[in-house]
Amino acid sequence: MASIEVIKGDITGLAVDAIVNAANSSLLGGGGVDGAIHRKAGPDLVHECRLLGGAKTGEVKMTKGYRLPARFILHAVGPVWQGGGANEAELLASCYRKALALAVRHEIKSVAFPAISTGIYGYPKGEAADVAVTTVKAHLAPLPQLVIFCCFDEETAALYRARLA
Ligand code: AR6
Repeated sequence: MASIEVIKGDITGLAVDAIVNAANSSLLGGGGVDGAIHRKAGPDLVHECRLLGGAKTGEVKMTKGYRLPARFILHAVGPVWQGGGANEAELLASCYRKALALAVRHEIKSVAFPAISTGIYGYPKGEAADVAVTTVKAHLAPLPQLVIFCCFDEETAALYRARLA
């Protein structure tokens, strides 16, 4: 069974098989963690992303990691928070499910997730942590062996730790 860890820090520095990006449907970069990933991966990343043709909300597409220590990037398009009545929880859960399914298909042994949708997209942090932890626990399989929730701030890390305790 996989183990789950919570760490506080910058996901672009993690030497795991794959990191997950909180992307937008263009898959061509943006602010927040997406901007940090594109800056560190370098310009070859956006060239590969242009070939992907974008992604719908709740979908995940994979690229190489280029100059990142991670070998792959799983680009997940989280939902914009609209108050909770627009299927946001299911769309957010879909990001976690589909990222894990891609990880299994590509024999990815370690994967790190940021707190998708909780920055620019405005998803309440506690509710997003509920979805993240519940969905990852429900889909725990032999691969990936290690799932990391990489939280940028201590408040988010505490929310995850409380839900995993
Ligand atoms: N490492 C880990 N987590 C980070 C990092 C980092 N380097 N930087 C930010 N976070 P956000 P969203 C956290 O806004 O809400 C972009 O423009 C951040 O504190 O990056 O899904 C995209 O192109 C927060 O907890 O993503 C989309 O247009 C979490 O990552 C839009 O923003 C997600 O915040 C997506 O918005």
